[in-house]
Amino acid sequence: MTLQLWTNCRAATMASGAAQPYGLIDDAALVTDGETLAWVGVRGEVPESLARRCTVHHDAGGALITPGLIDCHTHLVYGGDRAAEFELRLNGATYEELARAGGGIASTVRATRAASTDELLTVSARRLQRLMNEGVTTVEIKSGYGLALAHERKCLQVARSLGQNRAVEVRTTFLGAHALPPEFAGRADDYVDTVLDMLALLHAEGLVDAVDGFCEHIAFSTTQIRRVFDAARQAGLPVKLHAEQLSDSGGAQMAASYGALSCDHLEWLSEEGARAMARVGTVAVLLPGAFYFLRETKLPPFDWLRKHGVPMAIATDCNPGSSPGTSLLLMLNMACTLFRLTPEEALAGVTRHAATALGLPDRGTLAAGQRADFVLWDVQRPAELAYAMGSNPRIQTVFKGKAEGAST
Ligand code: DI6
Ligand code: FE
Repeated sequence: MTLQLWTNCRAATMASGAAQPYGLIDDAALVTDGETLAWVGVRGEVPESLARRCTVHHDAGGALITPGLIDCHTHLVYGGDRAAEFELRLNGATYEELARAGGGIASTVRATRAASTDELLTVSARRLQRLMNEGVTTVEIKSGYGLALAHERKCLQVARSLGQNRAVEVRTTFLGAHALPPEFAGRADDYVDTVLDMLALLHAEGLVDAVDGFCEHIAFSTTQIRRVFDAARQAGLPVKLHAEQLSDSGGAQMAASYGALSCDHLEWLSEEGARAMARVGTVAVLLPGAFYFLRETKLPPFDWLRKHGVPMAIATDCNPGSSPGTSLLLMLNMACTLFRLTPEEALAGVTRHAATALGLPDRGTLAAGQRADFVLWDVQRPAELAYAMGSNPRIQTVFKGKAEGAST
């Protein structure tokens, strides 16, 4: 394996418990060994034995280096768009009214079912590219707009192929329990039977890394989600949950009882829910894009999350209905402005804690033994990443030790 040395940079290692904010190292050096970081520290302290073996030396030109960004919650494989619904909402209709009237998720299900694999691949690749342009090196993609075996399979296959031959890793999540498809109207429990069948088949085909559900009065009850989680547990798959987005249904406690990787949204989370998540290390995935786009007013309970030590991640929730965006940097800004997270908490939310939310301890910080996924930014201070709305200061991404082309 070739060892490569990176110098002339500042590094925001995001290491847990570091003495400096952001784990900042001012005059840093990174040594990569193939796909892995072999050493990270102060430039003057690179062990001589390692330095000697470095065959390539990169001058980072004074860049700030952070871990590769991780978008741990997206629905980016879908057909169509919901711009018309956006207009209806601006004329007074609510998200829930539209959902109940057969619009909302159901309309995206129609468009997704009608789309071919190639069509889905084309539109989804564009969205993924936009995330990558901002330094995303790991992305989670959920199914949940197919809601029937052939279409859930199609979406997960598209997600899998998006992860091939690109400088990004895709983790797939089966979200069969996202909404009730029209052919099952009034028969939610029967649909859950189908979800269990789909899960078994799609998992056997190697298409599923984790299982999610939408626990809400417009979607599925905790009792119904429990059946899905029991099947996931039997299959040895981790679970996560869209919980307490529009109301408090006790989803977070239920998910925590399954050792869920994350509970996501959480605007209506109770203190008991936060305690339950803290007990098992479930990450709170906060989605400021959905909060913003739906013009929610109820903020997730940050004080309880902080008080009980629940790690907070930030993600785009990229989807056509509640967060039609592909900028994780903008989410950093919104996490600070709308959710009052500090820029350091926000950056940890798209690195270290996002890795935990995906059950991937091999990334999210810059440290020896971690995957060599990192980004060079044309900024002085890490806070600029959250501060400068709509700018993209990425210079270069390194994915599994390999330097990719400069920013587009
Ligand atoms: N919650 C959300 O915000 C998205 N899915 C979910 O369970 C919205 C999905 C959509 O409106 O298409
Ligand atoms: Fe979502």
